[in-house]
Amino acid sequence: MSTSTYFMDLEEKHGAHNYHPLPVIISKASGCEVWDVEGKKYFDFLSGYSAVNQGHCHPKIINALVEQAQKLTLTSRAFYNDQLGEYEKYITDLLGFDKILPMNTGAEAVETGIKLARRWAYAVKGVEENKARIIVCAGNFHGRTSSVISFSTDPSAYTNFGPFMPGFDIIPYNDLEALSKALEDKNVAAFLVEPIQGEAGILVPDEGYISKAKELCKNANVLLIADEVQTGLCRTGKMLCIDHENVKADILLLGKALSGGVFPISAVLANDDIMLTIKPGEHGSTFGGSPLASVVAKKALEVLVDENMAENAAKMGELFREKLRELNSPFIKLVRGKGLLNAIVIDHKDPEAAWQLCEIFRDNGLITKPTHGDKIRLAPPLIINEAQVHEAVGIIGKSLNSLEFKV
Ligand code: IF1
Repeated sequence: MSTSTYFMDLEEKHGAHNYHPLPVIISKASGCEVWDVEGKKYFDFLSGYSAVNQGHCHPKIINALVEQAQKLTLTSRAFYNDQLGEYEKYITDLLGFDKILPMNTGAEAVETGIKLARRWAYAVKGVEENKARIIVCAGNFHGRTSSVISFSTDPSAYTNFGPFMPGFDIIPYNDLEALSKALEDKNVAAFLVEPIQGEAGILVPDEGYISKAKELCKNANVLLIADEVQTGLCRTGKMLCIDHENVKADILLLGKALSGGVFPISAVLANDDIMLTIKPGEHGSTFGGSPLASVVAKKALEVLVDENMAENAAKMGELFREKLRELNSPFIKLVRGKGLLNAIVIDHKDPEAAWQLCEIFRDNGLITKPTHGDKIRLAPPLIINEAQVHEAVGIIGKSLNSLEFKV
């Protein structure tokens, strides 16, 4: 039995079957590269779904983790600790908000954002209790908790997981007229939106969509909740994706790369008039804001800033899309994205072509996965350099050519 088969069989036998991974067993990673159990090297073009923006096992983040882990990992929020306040000051100064509410997973940040918006609607806007509505977009992905899937439009995310959480209105993405109409309801608390829809296949809305949406929300006394769990933290070429339109969210959600891919760390940021509507004892989590998470998150942010990762993501993203288009492959229907959050849409008669292409990518030394059938996400760590972009495009081009004969 091969080593790979050994590991896949273990997961098949002992693990839930809630994923269908690409057959590659990773055992080591550094920067933009991962190695499998047979020692073969690959470019990582998924980056843990944008959780390792800083590159795998960034030395400064790992050192911060190890040093703090040997001192103090968790106090719970029943007590103070000497790391949380420093982190809170750093991130709120960096992103321009009064307060942060630290959580763990991205879904927890989304759930917290929903609770915060509802609480603000009752405490400040004056919406009648239990009547608050939140507008969301078709094609959204905000996590997998029962509330969040309640407003998913993807049957594979919600089928047979009911009953569902009420209070959500679904409008088409990138449709300001639909938003304007939905905002006529005086019970609307917030509009929850991804600045680029990730799972939907890296859908980039029209220029000005987010800034106009913010204006419509402001005029309707409705909060804009920007879910930047995937698009944030330099992924799209700016610290935040909404920075491309100079928009300030009322509630900002972060996750994934907030820890540099080390362990789940998420955050909800807002100003006092919103954040202080939640009083002591009304929300929290065991690990949220732990000393260990505080040290890791602060270092993960410092690394993004000190190493100019937003600028590199913008520059390498432009180069990457340009070189992909120059391949002129008959199998690439289009190339889209911003910064280093990109996708190609595959044009092939075989519905399995995108998956098979990812297996060919793997054989040629690059790993990623399709999203929703015909789209392949191409999102390397933000530290990728020009030579690596050219090498990766070479792999993609070579693989596309062999696809012609494979299916
Ligand atoms: C999986 C993709 C999916 C997110 C946004 C919140 C969350 C996510 C915009 C929740 C998480 C992850 C989940 C992961 C695959 C990946 C993903 F879009 F990034 F590709 F699923 F759609 N908001 N996205 O993208 O954060 O609770 O996971 O920390 O579920 O397979 P989480």
